[in-house]
Amino acid sequence: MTIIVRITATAPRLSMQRVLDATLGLDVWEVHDDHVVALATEPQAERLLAMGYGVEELAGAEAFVTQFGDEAAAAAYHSAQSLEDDLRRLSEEHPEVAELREIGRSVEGRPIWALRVGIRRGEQRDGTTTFLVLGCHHAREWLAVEVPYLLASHLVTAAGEEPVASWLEQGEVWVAPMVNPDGHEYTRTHDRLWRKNRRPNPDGTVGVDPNRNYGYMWGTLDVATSSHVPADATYVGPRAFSEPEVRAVRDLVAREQVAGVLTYHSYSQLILYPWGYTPDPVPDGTDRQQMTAIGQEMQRLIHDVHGRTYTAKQSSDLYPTAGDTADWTYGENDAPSLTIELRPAGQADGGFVLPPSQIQPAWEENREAALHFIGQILGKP
Ligand code: 0X9
Ligand code: ZN
Repeated sequence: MTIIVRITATAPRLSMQRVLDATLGLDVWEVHDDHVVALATEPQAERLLAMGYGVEELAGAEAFVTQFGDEAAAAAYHSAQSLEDDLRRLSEEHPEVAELREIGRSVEGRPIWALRVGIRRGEQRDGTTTFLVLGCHHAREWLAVEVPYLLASHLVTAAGEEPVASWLEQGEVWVAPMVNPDGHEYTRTHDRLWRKNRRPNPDGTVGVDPNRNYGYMWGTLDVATSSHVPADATYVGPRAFSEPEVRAVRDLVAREQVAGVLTYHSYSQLILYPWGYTPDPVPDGTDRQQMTAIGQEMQRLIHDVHGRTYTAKQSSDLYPTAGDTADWTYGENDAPSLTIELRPAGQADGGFVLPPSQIQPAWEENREAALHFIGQILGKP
């Protein structure tokens, strides 16, 4: 039995930081100054109580999933198969601008698809600058498939209009809306709150966290939010790039000249820039300024649409993790990189189990923000 709990400090000596540092194997959902929301087993909740923390049960995991989701909701979101069908249809209806590419295969052998949006062909493509959009490293974050999919669809239909037309003269945009298809399928059929991929681990547990498996400072942290215990929700894996889903992204970045990366997650309404592995800011002042300026402008653009605040800040301010996507794409490849945590703000509004009526407004508020970042990379001469 797992439960969603709200953990509070009952005495001044108990910090929220200690909850994150303790090797409790908690699946942390939200971090606030005065409380943490996490998915916990009953023994984990008891240990927290024994450590002196306040532990309030917000909902049983099953009740939570039934409260916010149902079969109709599941049908409104893509599955791995319906995503493939829709990406294929986009490429077939717009062959002059869109091409469907398999960038790799998952642990269970599912194709990982990317839509290449570009007008340059053959040798013309030499030296093309690429902007990369990723979605759904984490299985349960269904909205993080939909926003990149809708962005891909928008780019394809707007390819003949400015500003997209000019960007595509020199550049292209690759969109891979579902990096973790096995995990996503598992959330549809077995466990709606599953996070990792479906790697069988040698100790009998399942899953590596794909957003801890990239090779920049990989494995340098051993905390609740970046764990070396295979059973844990944030298991970093046995070594960097041990997972085929993560190698697919690595190989794409190595092949194409990726000059900017936007990776979608949910939830908490955040815009996160590197570093994630350390509280230090990135040392290069120009890069730091560029990423914070883009993040702040995206925050403004998002707020202008439906009044939602997505807070721009350094990743490690949320919580420290080593081996995430953006640290690697920036740290190893010099590509300005941002992680977006989509709607909602908290678990009270459904958290990962967001009603499908929220897909459209989430896309609307993210459209100009995403285009702004892409324009900063592909729009410069
Ligand atoms: O923990 C993650 O991988 C991301 N949050 S999520 O709730 N979608 O799992 C955040 C990654 C950002 N990086 C750091 N916080 N270091
Ligand atoms: Zn995520």
